[in-house]
Amino acid sequence: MAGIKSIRAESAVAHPYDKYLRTERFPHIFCAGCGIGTVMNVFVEAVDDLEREGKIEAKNLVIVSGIGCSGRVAGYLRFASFHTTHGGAIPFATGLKLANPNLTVVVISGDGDLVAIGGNHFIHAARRNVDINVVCINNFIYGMTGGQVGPTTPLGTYASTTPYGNYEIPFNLPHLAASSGAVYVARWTTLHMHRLKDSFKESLLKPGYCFVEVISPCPELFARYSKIGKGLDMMKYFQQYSVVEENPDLSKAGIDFKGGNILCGKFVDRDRPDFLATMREFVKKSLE
Ligand SMILES: Cc1ncc(C[n+]2csc(CCOP(=O)(O)OP(=O)(O)O)c2C)c(N)n1
Ligand code: SF4
Repeated sequence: MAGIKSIRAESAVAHPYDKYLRTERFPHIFCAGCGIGTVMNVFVEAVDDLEREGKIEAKNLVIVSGIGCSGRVAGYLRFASFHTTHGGAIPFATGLKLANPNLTVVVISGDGDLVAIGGNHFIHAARRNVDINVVCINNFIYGMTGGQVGPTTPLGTYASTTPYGNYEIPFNLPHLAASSGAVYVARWTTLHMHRLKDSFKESLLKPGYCFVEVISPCPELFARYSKIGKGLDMMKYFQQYSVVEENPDLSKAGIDFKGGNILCGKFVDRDRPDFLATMREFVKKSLE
């Protein structure tokens, strides 16, 4: 670890994205081959593009996460950031947005955090169309706590708590977000870095509840328990089974990890008044 720090300190040229990272916290906690760093990298690229295009100001960007390996992202990114309670990122983000509507509020967290313990918040913020962005780093398992089964673990795959294979039907997250009311829904894997960046850029600029799912390798737990291999094997799996479609069918976005497609693309891009606009409209009408 000391070696990594000193190499970084002695490096003559700073990386252009260092300004977005709390490099003093490195080395990070992620295992080799984990996809979370890729998501962070692509997110920072998207923000950098939008800043240079004069479309957002990084000083108005807030990152909120819950608990888990994915939840560490808020701690590594040098924006105003909040590492909240497990499952509590979305209500926290909602409060921030309502208190200061000028902020661009982004939740970045894991599948366990967002749709297990935080599942209720996930659907109700979408129903209300709160103007926040929610990024789910879906690695199909509880990473930080040792690989327990979660609500996106595919049927029949293995986790520390399902030695006979998972027998619970998983969520199809794009379908869940869309049917709850999200105005923007996209899914990419960590292999689709350019398309993911485009989705981050689009959703950061779009008013309303925007959801981006990133299918991400957890080589240490999900891939090991399900005998898929290491990080690179997961990427090869994504390459082999991902199908990118224009207007993909939400009902076909389930993931089985048994050779079925991982359907990727932009599922939803629609407009409806967000929570604050609707609330203001009702208040105005009642005072007339
Ligand atoms: C109230 C509460 N319950 C349980 C935990 C333990 N816990 C910490 S992280 C985590 C799972 C996180 O899984 P996920 O959101 O999928 O993130 P990953 O680690 O896979 O990125 C759990 C159950 C906790 N911190 N707080
Ligand atoms: S346990 Fe899994 S999700 Fe957590 S850092 Fe390691 S590879 Fe990534």
